[in-house]
Amino acid sequence: MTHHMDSMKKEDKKYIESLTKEIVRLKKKRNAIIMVHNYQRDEIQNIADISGDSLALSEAAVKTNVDVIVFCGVHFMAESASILNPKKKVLLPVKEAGCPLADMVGVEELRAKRKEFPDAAVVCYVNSNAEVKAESDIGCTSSNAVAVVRSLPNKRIIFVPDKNLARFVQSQVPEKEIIAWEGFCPTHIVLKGEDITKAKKIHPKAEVIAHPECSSEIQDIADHICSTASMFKYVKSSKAKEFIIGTESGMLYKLRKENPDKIFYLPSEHLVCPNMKLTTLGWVTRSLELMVHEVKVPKKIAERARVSLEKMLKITGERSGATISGV
Ligand code: CIZ
Repeated sequence: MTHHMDSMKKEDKKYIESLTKEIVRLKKKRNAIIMVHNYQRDEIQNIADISGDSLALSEAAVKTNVDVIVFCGVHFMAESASILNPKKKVLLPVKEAGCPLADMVGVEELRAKRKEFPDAAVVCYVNSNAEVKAESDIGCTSSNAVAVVRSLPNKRIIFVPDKNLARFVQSQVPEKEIIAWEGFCPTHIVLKGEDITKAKKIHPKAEVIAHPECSSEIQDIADHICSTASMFKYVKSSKAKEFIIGTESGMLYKLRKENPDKIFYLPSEHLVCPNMKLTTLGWVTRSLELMVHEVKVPKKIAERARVSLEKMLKITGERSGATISGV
């Protein structure tokens, strides 16, 4: 049995090595770059030219001068890369890699909400579809949502689509009124208070860091609320040695790699985004081979969505938290 397991592992390693080699060859041939979100599988993070959160990847996408961007993430992220880079070909290796949170807000409903609150600015989390970005005044990510909301002259803000991030922003910007959309991330909301209590019992010295897409129950008991980019910064600066990480499981790979002296725990085995995990080395190879699946936003929508994304990038300034590596 052990022998069988060992040889299986060897086979897996060989398979990964050969696909990685093929990806490197195809990347050169296509003059492509591979962008990888923090929630991707470990082996995908290993082939990243640039990895990070959606903001860092958007910033990096603007700066690169390749012909092709292979975006290992979900659909709205590839859309944003394409909106910001209309001349580049943006490929999403798995066409079905979507985001249920992004699909929780539609253009018609948003227009109706605007009519209800005509004095409010619409702030749209990047986890949204291009049509919704086009209807919004400005975009934001979880790492800059507070700064974006603070920068606006409006007292009232319609915040779409994540109600938990909206709640977090409201707690940080009490002088404004945040009108929260009712959307949520199905992966983050599975984390329950009792998962944290259990993890804390087993690891009493660990700090609890949770993502703002987590429920209010988690936001209230976490030691820190951080976007993925802020988690990396926080963990590096903290004196603590152990951390309970309340976000998608993919984060643990780079946290462990960048902080070998620290220990990270996932408080629930359900913190796995099925959409993020669809991308595999095989699909990335196929994507480069066949140049599929191109994500392109209709020009009229892209132009308006670009304004909202560029406004956001201006507020955040030059702060890229991307990790540039490359294989
Ligand atoms: O903005 C992102 O990339 C997401 C989805 C989460 C985060 O906190 O980085």
